[in-house]
This record gives sequence, C-alpha cells and structure tokens, in this order.
Amino acid sequence: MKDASPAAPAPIRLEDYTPFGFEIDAVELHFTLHPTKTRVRSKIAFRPNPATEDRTFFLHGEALRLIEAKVDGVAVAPIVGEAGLSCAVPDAPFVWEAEVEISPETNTALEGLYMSNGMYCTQCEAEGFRKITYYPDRPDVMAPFTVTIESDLPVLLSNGNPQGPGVWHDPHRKPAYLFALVAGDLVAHSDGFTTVSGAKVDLNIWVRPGDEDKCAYAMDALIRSMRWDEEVYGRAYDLDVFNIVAVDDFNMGAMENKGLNIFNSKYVLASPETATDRDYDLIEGIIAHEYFHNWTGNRITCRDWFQLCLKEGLTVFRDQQFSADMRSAPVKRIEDVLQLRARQFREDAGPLAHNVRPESYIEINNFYTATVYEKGAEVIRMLRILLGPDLYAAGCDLYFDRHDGQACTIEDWLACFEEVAAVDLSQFKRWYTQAGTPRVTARWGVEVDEFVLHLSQSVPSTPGQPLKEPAVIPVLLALYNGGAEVVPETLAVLDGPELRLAWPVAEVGPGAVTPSLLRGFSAPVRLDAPTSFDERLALMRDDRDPFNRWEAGRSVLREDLLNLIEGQAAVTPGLLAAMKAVLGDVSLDPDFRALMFALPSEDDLAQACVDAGMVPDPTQIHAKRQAMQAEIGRAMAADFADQYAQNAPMGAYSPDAVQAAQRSLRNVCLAYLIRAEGPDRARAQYDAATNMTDQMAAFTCLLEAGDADVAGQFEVQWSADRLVMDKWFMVQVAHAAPDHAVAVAEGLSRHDLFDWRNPNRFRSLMAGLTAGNPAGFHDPSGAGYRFLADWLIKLDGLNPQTAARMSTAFEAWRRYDVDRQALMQAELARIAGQDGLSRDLGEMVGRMREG
Ligand code: B3K
Ligand code: ZN
Repeated sequence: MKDASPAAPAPIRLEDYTPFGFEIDAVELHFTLHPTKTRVRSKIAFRPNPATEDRTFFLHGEALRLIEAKVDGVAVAPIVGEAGLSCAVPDAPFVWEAEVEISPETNTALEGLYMSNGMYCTQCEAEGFRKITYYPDRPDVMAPFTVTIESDLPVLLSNGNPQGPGVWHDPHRKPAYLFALVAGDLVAHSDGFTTVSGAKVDLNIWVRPGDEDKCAYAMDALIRSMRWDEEVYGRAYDLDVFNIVAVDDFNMGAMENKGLNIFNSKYVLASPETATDRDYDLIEGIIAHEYFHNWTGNRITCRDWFQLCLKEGLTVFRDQQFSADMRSAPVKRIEDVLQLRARQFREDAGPLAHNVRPESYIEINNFYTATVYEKGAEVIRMLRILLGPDLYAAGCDLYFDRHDGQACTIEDWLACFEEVAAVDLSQFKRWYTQAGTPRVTARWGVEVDEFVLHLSQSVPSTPGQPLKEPAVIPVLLALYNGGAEVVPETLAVLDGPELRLAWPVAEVGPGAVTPSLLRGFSAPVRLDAPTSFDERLALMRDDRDPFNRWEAGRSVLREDLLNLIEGQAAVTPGLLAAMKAVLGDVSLDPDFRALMFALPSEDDLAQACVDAGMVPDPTQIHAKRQAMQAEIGRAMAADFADQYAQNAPMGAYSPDAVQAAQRSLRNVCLAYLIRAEGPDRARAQYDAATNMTDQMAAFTCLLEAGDADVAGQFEVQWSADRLVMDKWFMVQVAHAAPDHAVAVAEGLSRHDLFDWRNPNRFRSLMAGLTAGNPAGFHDPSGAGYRFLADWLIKLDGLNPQTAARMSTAFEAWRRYDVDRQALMQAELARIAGQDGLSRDLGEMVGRMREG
C-alpha cells in the first residue's frame, strides 16, 4: 500500500482502494525478547479472499532482518524490499511462517516494538506492526491472535485473555494496528467489574513500582466508563481481563489496543499533590475514550485509513457525552468548543485544511488531526441533533448489530441512519467530503407584520477545493425580546444557500427582537450576526442557553479587545458592569463563571484581527490583553477578593467537579487580583498549597509577576517527578515576558532534565513557546521560528511523528505581516532542504509551503 522510501513519497488515494487478496484464519506470534536482538516468529493461516481475484501476496515489513520464511512448511526465498516482501503462494489455503530479528532498544521513533525505561512496549497504529514482523498491515485484514512472550521480565502482557505465563489468546478478530505487547517490571493497581450480563472482568492498571498509589482515579474513571457504555449505548465489555499500562515515552495520549490499552503515563498517574484538576479531567476523558473504542474502533474498525473519523469522530463524540454526564454539561460543551476553535478552525483556515475524510495522504500519522477527531465528533453531534436522540440511538444499534466484526466505511455508518430514519443523508455527507469552516450569515428585521430571520451560508475555498456546495447546517435558535424568551428553542435546518424564517410580530412582540443563534454551538460554523454590543450584553444576562450566554460574553470581550488594539482607551464600562454581575451571580456554576472570565486567547485574537481585516501584531495583542486583564482586575478587585474568599477550600482535596469548579474560579480571581494587588496573595497561596492545582496557579502568577525565586523552589521540590517537571518546563516559557521567551526556552533546552527524546518533555518546552507564548514565538527577530526549526530538524532524525506534529506551529503563517511570513517560510524552506527528511515532516512542511 505504501512506499517506504522517504526520498520518493507517493500519495495514497482513497479512490485506489482494493481489498487484500487473502483472508486470515489465525495468527500465532512468538516473541523472544532482547533489547537489540528480539526474535519474532509468526505463523499465519491464509486463504484466498473470495471478494477479489487479485492474488498478489505482498506483506508489509520495515527495518526487519528476515531469518527465514516458509510456505506450508517449505522454505521460500521471498523478494524483500524496503517496504515489505512479496512471494509466490498457492491460490488455496496455506500457512506462512517467518522469523525476523528486530532491535527495540534502538527504536527511537516509538512506533512498533520499543523500549521505555527498561520496559518493552508497542505502538502499532497506524502502521507500526510492519516494524514487528511481515504482515498485511492494513485495517481491513482482521484475525484472531495467539501470542507467546519469552522473557525474564516478570510481567508479560498481550491482547485478549491469559492462557498461561506469557501466553495470550485474543478470540476477537482484529487488525494488526490493535496488536500490543508489554513486558516489564511492573506492578498492578487492580479492581474488578461485573458486566450487565454477569460476566466478571479483572481490571489492572500496570505501572512502574512506586506509582501504584497514583492509579485510583484512572481506575474509577474506567469503571464509570464501562457502566456508562452499557447504560447509554448498550455496549458491554467482551474479555475476561482489561489491562492498562502506563508508559513514559509515548508519542500520543493513549492507544486502544484490544484488551491492553497503552497510555502515556501523563493520562493515568494522578495524585492531588502532582496532578491538577485539568489533569484529572483529561485522565477521565481519555480513559473513557480508549475504553469506548472497544466497540467503536475495535469490534467495528475502519476499512482503510481514510475512514479514520469513523472510529475517532464517533469515539470523541461518545467521550464528550460521557464527560458531560459526569460533570457540568454546559461547561464541557464550552471547553470542547474552545478546543475546536483553537485547533480545528485554525487548521481549516490554513494550508493544512483537509476533509473529515481525507482523500489522499503521504503519511497517515499526519492525519490524526483536530479535523478528523474534533470536527468528526461535531458531525456526529449534528446527526444526533437532526435526527433526534431516539433515531440516533436506533441508528447506532443497527450499526453495532450489522457491522460487528467488520472493517467499515463512512457510507456503511450513514446507511444505518438513512435506514432507521428513512432519510437521504447524501447532502449531509458533504461534512465528510468538504474541508473548510462554513460561514453562516444572519440578518433580521420586521417585514410588514412579520419578524423575519434570513440565514445564508458559504464555505470558503481550501487547498485543492476551490468550489463548495451548501452544507446541511442545524441551527438551534430562540428569540428574545426585552429579556423574555418570546420564541422557545427551535431547530432550523439551513441546507441551501439561504433560508427565510418568519414569525408574526404579534407573536414576538413589538420592539427589538434579538435572536439567540446556534445554541449549544449546534454546528461547527463561523457565525456572522449583526447583534449589537448591548444586545450581546443582554444575552449574556438573559439567554437561557448557557452556551450562548457564555458566547455572548466571549464575543463582547473579543470585540472590546479588538477595539483596544485599535486604540480605544479603556474597557467599555457596560462590559465591566456585566462581568461584575456574572462574578457575583452565585446561581451560576463557579466553573461557568471562571470560563466567562477567561479572556480570548492571543491566538484567537490573532484570527479575530484577520477576520476584521487587520494584520495581527502578536506583541500588541499580548500587551492589550494584559492591559485588559489588569484593568478588569483593578476595577473589580473587591469582587475578586470576595470570591477568592468565598471559594476557599473546605475539607480534604477531591478532584470532583464541585470542588474543581471552586478552585477554578478562585484561581481565576487570583490571576486578576495580582494585577491589582501585587504578588503577595499568590506567594501566600504558593507557600500554603497542598495540591498541584493551587500550586500551579500560584506558580504561574508568580512567574508573571517576575518572582526570581519561585522557579528554583519548584524545581527543588519536584525535580524527581517527571510529569510535574514537564509542567515546570512548559509554564516558564509560556509565562516569560515575550521578549525573553526564546532566551528562556533556549536556556531550558540546555537544562540537564531536558530529555528531548521524551515526547512529553519535548512538547512541553516547544509548545510552551509556540502555543503558550505566541508573542514570544512570533518575536519580530524570527528567533522563535529558528529555535523551533532547529529542534524539529534535530528531532526528525529520531522521532519523525512528534517532529511532524510540532511543525503545525507554522500552519497559520499567512495571517501575519510580510516580514514574519518571510521568516516563517525561510524556516520551512530550511527544513525542507534537509537531507534524509522523514516522510512525516516532509509532507507537513511541503503542504505548509504550498498552501
Ligand atoms: N487511536 C490512537 C491514536 C493513534 C495515533 C497514531 N499516530 C488513540 C486514540 O485516538 O484513541
Ligand atoms: Zn481515539
């Protein structure tokens, strides 16, 4: 399927899909583990695939030393190339056997079988299995696996159920990307679960000795996820054991291997002293996400990698629903939309824009994106809004019944909903086949005796897709008049270029009617509505939809910030009054109030400048945002002090939503208060803190206030804790003064603990600059761009996947002034010119240079 040579990467295309010529009845794997000379013996029972005549026998394989190969017990001499081997085989059932040697210790790409702190572990999605043995490494080839592991290490794990020491059998047919193996000196935090049908499941979270007291929250989240999937989606677990392993060196968050999830330790280990509330929140969400993949991804998988959103978009939507049920649903929705806009809208507006279902790729790992994941989830959310919860549930049930055990497409998924709802979803499918964020324009007014709302849509051009067709856009809306909801929430479907909606004036009343549009963010679009500043202040107070209430506040803050950037002298008094009312409104969830006070990010403001026809100046954006924070802090100091006191901790720390919300609001107050009062309160909080949430909040305040000692104190306290030190690296760069940020990052990159081979550590430092300190990254000298490019070039030789991912910091280059554009393009050109550039980074840089 894929050309392995980095020198000549050829795109893979959806339209070229053909099935593999053989099916597999059984796979037996035998591992003899050794750091540099691991032997892998495979025995695979193939038979011709009746769905195709093509009997080409090509097995993927990369960086393998073939020792021997046999067909039906007879030695053969296959033709071996860089990407795999081919061999003459019978047009009848046969058994393939091979032995290969691999070197996990020198596998720095962390793909295939590799080592992390003396432990063996695997990462096979998307195409890592081919670095373990020769195999048809494609998701539509599914098989039951039996695995034997020989090693002196005490804990030997693989997929499925244990059959004896080091022997595992997975009865569920699965693609190779879900294979996993772990061997190490590990200890388990164990529990159990009884499924709805009474089956007992052993649950284990395996960690390095010493970390076992940091697993309780992950285990609790797992048990709640298992129950929730039974109750909400009717999906039960299907093996005797469910294992999770935490590993320190991991390219991503976690991996849903059947029965043996492997996690970045950041998303498993938590104690009040070392993890923030945000960390707990992420652990809960990611544990749930990987668990939910057991049905949406594992039992029903993807036919090919173009269908990635089939499992990822759906599973993200499911984990979002779970978190909404566990915590505050409005807060969860706001947080998800903040992420969507920050990452996916940004992606959709730049050179890396692509369909939720892409149609071609060079390196599939480059398409594990916000568009596939987060926009993919929004598409499922829209489907549920359009059909309603009952038909959505019926469609899911049909999908699970009809396709269990299969490798499927988006067409298979949509057909289930077309069938249960008797609807035609061919236009809706454009959400999968058109890139770009649609823009919805709303205009309204009284026409004779009707209040008329006109909605129209357009989708901007994206690379390779100049022309777009209208999307199906569900718009949840209500109408307000004088603070009253005169038309309750209703669903309008904008499925053509325009839509006219009308209500009798007699119904909506005389005077100014204000629509509350796109409630709950019912579609992933940009909205252009002529709602005045004062109308939005009123919605901020009156809207019954909590999302739109927040959205109204957000948009007035953004508008005021843009006006400050353009020379307005001070924050608008009406805005300050509205903010004051929100802060003191104890009927509102503290977390919601905290979110109302989170100013739009500098990246958000840069995009807002572009939308307003201005060229963003990151230095100016930073300065004005800081100034607004200081002005609000001074204007409302007494209110913040009051809330700071009212939300003081009571009792022992718990990561539950109620306590976390209080800490969140209290720490927002602290961040404003230091602008009015100076750093003493933050210093007192830092010195008294007994949990990482409060310590980290005070730490960042003290960094911003220029405290010369706090970074050293933090380091002395936490230098032995890898996950806490990741935070230390990140926040020092993120909260440095922009004109020093690159120097701080450079200094930290020379620190003894800057282990750049560890993806978490590398990301902490780099993202601290690129995402955490945009004004520093975009320093007019270009030093930030050079710093990043130097490190990407260095990392690419070792870990192309992580290098490629971090390169997206350059994706918004077109937003900026010509000098910055030229500086960024020069760095992209310098990267592109490197000898031996990986397919991963090469593809990303190529797309960013062209787009
Ligand atoms: N499926 C994995 C991601 C694999 C990424 C490969 N580059 C985790 C997840 O989405 O659940
Ligand atoms: Zn996933």
